[in-house]
Amino acid sequence: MKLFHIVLIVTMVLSLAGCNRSSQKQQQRLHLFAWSEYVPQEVIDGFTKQTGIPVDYEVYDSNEKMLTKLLSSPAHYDLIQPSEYMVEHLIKRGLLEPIDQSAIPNVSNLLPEYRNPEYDPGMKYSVPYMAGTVGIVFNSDKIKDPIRGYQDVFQPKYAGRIIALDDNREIVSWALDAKGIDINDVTPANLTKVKPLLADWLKLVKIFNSDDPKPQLFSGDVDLGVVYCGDAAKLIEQDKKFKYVLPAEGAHRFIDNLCIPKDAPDKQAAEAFINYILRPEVSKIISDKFPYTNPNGAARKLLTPQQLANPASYPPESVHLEIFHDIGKANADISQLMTELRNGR
Ligand code: N2P
Repeated sequence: MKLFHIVLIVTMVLSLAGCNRSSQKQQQRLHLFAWSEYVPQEVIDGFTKQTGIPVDYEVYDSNEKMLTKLLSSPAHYDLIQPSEYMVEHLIKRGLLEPIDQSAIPNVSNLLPEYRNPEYDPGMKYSVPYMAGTVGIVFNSDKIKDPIRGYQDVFQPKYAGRIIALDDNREIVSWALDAKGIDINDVTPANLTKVKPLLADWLKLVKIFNSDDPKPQLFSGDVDLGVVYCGDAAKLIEQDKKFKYVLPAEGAHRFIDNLCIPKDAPDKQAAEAFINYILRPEVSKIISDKFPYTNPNGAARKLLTPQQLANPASYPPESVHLEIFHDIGKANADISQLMTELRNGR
């Protein structure tokens, strides 16, 4: 073989290897598994434009459904969006990858009170996405009697006019609160205590929907219910007749996070996405579309005074809010009880 041929072959092999590397880069793909009505398409498209990484976006409407799907699809998702109690659970089970903080310089935009959460000290496995509350929304043109708490909502006179989150842990926590029981004290004895109340309440509900209760409230299909604050905030933005109330018996606060599941195929893409959504101007787009409580201090500076004054997005600091914790096996007890009650509805 002549030297010329050897050089030619070596050049071809090297260029093929290079080709392969660049096609690998093209094949990069972020598998994002997130709450429905939470990540604006504009943000996803902006990320792809910025990085060249296409995004597969799948949605869920409860932490428990996310967990089931995650467990049945190992090494598939790159990024998930669990609430604080689910982060706690996933960490305990070793189901999350540690996040490389040096790849996410924009965490410095987060407000200090979000940077060292109790459920994940030091944000080793999670970065806050949005926070919020679960509360009562009502149409004040239609509902004239005072609405202060769950007991005011779940009254027989409102039968067939109520919408509620389709989320067992949530619903059970409302009944626990109404009975003065700690929402994290989910024991068989406490579930027995709330069972009759839950049976009464469930009969009154017309629609269970965790995805998006807004259309049914707008159309007057239902007049009140228990929803996520971001949906209530959007309703209030569009029509002041909608009111949001944090239940007097006890209100629940959540912090949803971005996390990388164990064995994620593209950890780098996941970290790039987390860093991207923490840019103030990107985080503002999220607040514009889904007005939850934005933990990003730099983004909050870009919001209008009206956005910051929306009582559903930014409740008064003085209100005492409760946070869910991982309740382990008691989750299965909740789901058994709720299946029984819903079947008997
Ligand atoms: C967004 C759902 C909010 C997440 N549609 C509640 N943890």
